[in-house]
Amino acid sequence: EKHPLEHTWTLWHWQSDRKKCWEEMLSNVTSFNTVEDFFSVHYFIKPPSDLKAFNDYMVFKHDIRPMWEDAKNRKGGRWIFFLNRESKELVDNMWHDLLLCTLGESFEYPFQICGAVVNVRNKAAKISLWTKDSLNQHAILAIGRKIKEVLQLCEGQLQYQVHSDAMIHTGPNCNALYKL
Ligand code: M7G
Repeated sequence: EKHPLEHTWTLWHWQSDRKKCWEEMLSNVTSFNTVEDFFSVHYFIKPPSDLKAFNDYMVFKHDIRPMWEDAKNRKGGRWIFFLNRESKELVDNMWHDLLLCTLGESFEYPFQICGAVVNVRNKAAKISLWTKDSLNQHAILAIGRKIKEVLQLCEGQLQYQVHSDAMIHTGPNCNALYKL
């Protein structure tokens, strides 16, 4: 007997390709709704540290597409932190631990959780947790404190960015609504 998860989740893979628009670079890999199926997917695919630069994994509730445009993301934002890619183990462990918290429904305000993302870039990796409502300060802060505690992040390492702002100010110019 497998152990059911509270939700069905979908794994997406994004890979940069100059010939395509952003949405076309995104592919739906698989969905799962048990602990066992999650682990068989997670340990089958390459860990983030083995991905080439400009590849992402996204794990979202099955009815939410991993993009700003989805109705459940449109008014949301993300808790995000940056890691140096030199520490492969750290990137993989952080991603693994964030996924376990997310799929295991460890966060307060579970309704606010949309999905988790790892963006692998040249020198850095970005790990984020997307939440639904960027105006829900109580939920955002409770979720952020939990991420910080579980992943043992440094003071100020974790920042909350509103998607509508990230759309306009990409990269380091994006404002942080909160920092923990
Ligand atoms: P990124 O991959 O989040 O960060 O966004 P990066 O700067 O580390 O690569 C890079 C670019 O991808 C954005 O400026 C957008 O052009 C595009 N992009 C990223 N996201 C998350 C979305 C999205 O949700 N929807 C659309 N349409 N484009 C996106």
